[in-house]
Amino acid sequence: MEQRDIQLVGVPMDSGKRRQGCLMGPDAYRIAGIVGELELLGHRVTDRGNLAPAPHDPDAPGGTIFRPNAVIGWTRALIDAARDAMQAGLPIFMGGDHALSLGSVAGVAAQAAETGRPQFVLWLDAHSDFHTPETTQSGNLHGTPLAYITGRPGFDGFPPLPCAVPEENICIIGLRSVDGAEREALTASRIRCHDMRSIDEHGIARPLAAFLDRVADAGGALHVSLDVDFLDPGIAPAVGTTVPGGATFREAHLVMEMIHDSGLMTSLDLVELNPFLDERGRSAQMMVDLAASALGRQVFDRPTYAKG
Ligand code: 4U7
Ligand code: MN
Ligand code: MN
Ligand code: MN
Repeated sequence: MEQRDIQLVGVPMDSGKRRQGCLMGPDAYRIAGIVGELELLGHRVTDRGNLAPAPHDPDAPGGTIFRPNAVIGWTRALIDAARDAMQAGLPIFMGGDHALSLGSVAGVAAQAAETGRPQFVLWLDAHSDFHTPETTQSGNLHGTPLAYITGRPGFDGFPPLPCAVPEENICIIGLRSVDGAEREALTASRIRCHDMRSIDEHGIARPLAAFLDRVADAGGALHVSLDVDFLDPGIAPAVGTTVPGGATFREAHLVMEMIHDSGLMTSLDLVELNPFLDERGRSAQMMVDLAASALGRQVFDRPTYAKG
């Protein structure tokens, strides 16, 4: 199996939404043993520690958008950190809420462009995160990263996007909560969407295999963004925005195992874990196990299976 240089980037970001707790995410992943699990698979693992936001104007209380300046500061810091980590290996961004992906994806896409590779993005999420600051009803910027990275307007004050990700290079799997304005914009876009209804009907492997084939044919770089709420709340309760009817244990692991077999993944986000809402660390553990599956752990490697 290919040995990778894995670069762990802690992103204790909590400004993408009102409910607090995601800032404990990076430490929860460390305590769940992410370094050792990836080393067991033969990878070299460097923990680059936790990132801090770039200096930014203070956020006034109130306002329709929650903490825009903090998110701008994080986005600025993340674009630089992502480019840097990409040069050293395969970054795993340990969130933090999903607003971190404004910066992580913008940064990795800029780096891919420099090496002449088209950037692809696999978005594993109950939500489409395709609001702009103009369409969001909640004012929570963790609902906007796909709009920013595709270059939709309305992100005044945010760092200029170094390199937009083409809509046709994005695939969302797991959808079951999409707001009206998002639905309209998605329908008009070239983003590929697979909601839970179609997963129920046709399975999760087919649409994923088709997407991975397209990435391979294009010689693309693949960023995977894994939101905890992609998973069914029964197996991963530690998230503020639970939606029933999510991916099962095996559906989620199969996605990760197929990603590993493809050899295409170049960067990964683990986002939205709120350890304050967890039950004895099981959601943190699940996310670490999924990361390990994406990096080569096989079903028969799992100690729980071996014990029978
Ligand atoms: B997440 C929501 F209204 N669409 O805009 C919004 F349903 O990163 C949810 O996927 C956004 O967890 C969820 O606030 C963002 C809501
Ligand atoms: Mn979500
Ligand atoms: Mn999300
Ligand atoms: Mn969420």
